[in-house]
Amino acid sequence: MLIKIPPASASRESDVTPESIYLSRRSFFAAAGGVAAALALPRVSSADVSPYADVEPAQAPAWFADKLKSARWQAVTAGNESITPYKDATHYNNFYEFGPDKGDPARLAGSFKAEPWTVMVDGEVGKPGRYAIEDLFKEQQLEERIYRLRCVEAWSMVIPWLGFSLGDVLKRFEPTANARYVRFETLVDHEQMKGQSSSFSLIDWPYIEGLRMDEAMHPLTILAVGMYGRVLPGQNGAPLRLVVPWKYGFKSIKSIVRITLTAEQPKNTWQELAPDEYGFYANVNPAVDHPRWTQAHERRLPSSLFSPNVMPTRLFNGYDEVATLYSDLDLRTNY
Ligand SMILES: Nc1nc2c(c(=O)[nH]1)N[C@H]1C(S)=C(S)[C@@H](COP(=O)(O)O)O[C@H]1N2
Ligand SMILES: [Mo]
Repeated sequence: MLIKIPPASASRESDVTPESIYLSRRSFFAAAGGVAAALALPRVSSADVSPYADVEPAQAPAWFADKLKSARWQAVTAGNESITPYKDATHYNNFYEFGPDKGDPARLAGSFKAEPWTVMVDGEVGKPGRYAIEDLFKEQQLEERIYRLRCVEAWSMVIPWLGFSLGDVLKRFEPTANARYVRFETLVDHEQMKGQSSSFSLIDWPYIEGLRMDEAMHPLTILAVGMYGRVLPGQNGAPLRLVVPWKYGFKSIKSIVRITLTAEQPKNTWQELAPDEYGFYANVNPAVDHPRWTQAHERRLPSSLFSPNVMPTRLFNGYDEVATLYSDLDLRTNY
């Protein structure tokens, strides 16, 4: 059961654990216990280095620390593809609320205050309300999902997320028969998110994204609350963000404060800004180019002039199991 909390109620100081969850290699194994020890951890390039060894220490809320103890590691993997170093995944970001440059989020989101956090759930649901983040996931097991992330700008990474099935969360709010889409909204906070006050920004805040109901219910779709074995850093969308691995990265909306089930297809931010360039579906597709560049290839980070690390892009980012969702859709017009 979800526990409703009144909008004004703030979470208690005691929700924050005094000990930081320091995920050096040793404590990662301690946190993961026998499960991780029994599994072969995914390898980065050089032998004998845990992919999470370069992760910075983090303070986690008590509910997260609790969920971490029973987390299911490597529930989904990216085969033998290397995990992107933590440093790249946290210093090359798109998060326009903090500015338009790739380095702005890392520079400005470090002190972002993600606690306490509540999410408004409304629209076509039987149980609308404002819920504390920990109540959204009360009955669910935290899972690690190692997914490819393909940005519409033709770069990509492999990120080990920690999160929960979005479909399982949504079911508990009892969607009505009219619920055909899910609309997501990011926080608006001009104090903390300086990019929102910039006169150069073309975005009409809040940042909005949307999914068709069947996309939202698909088992690959998650709400992520962590990555690399720790809580989400501010620049990656703390404290909760969507991850839809077969769609371009802009669909994976960060720092969500509102989830609305609707009968009508929501207008997403990038579609609103440039409808000829960005659509509602945004499925990764090497055969449908962006008007200004090809989508046939991608640069897998880290990438440099001398080692560009270019590889072919795959339809649905390689997640073939979602193809059936689009069997009667022309992916060229529904881009
Ligand atoms: N609220 C919000 N969510 C957002 C964005 C943004 O600017 N604002 N950028 C999107 C884009 S374009 C990408 S590629 C991914 C990047 O996620 P990452 O920084 O965790 O790699 O976040 C997406 N989610
Ligand atoms: Mo992106």
